[in-house]
Amino acid sequence: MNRTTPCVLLTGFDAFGGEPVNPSWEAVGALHGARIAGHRVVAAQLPTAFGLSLAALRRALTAHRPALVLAVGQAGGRARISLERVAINVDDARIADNAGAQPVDVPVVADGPAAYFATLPIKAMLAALQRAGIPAEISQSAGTYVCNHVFYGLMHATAKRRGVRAGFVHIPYLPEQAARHAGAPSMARDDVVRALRLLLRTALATRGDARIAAGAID
Ligand code: PCA
Repeated sequence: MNRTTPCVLLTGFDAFGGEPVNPSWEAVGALHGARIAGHRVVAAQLPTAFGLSLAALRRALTAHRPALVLAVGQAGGRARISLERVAINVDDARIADNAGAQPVDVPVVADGPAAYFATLPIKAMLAALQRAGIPAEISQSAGTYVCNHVFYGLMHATAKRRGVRAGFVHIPYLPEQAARHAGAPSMARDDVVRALRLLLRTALATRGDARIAAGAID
């Protein structure tokens, strides 16, 4: 594979909130160097820190010039792969980030639009996961912590880069994390990796989106 092969950027986060690992990086890192639908996959780790995360993302965008970006984060407590529909222009942190920052009611981008929609075909991607028997859903909120911050910053950055499509996916805890949180749902790393491969393959193959009511696919 040479440098002219088009590239897909996958990002995951480092561990935060007292967890030993972040499942997003465990899964995303496993796909670094993979080839999917004629694209090479580059995996980049972002710090779970408001200030540093978008700087790291911008460096990766400039270095790799991806055709498509899928950012991935942990959503402890969720049982399914969540395809995020919308990023909102607010940081409102319940806990401090890994650098000790805890912004409350601060815009991600001063004077930026209130929200951006993902530019990936999330309904077609949802259908692909459902067909493969992987629990999945459309989510209407990525929260107001570092994941939404990165999602919003990603959409803001790619809004100006013609032809670059981007979105965000939240994933459940890994089984070993769920054991520390009584009753919390989880998903095995291999299933998440399989899901990410399917999501990328579907996104790269689909222009526009399938018009399927989200509830109809459950
Ligand atoms: N999840 C957090 C930030 C990093 C991560 O993996 C979130 O949902 O905001």
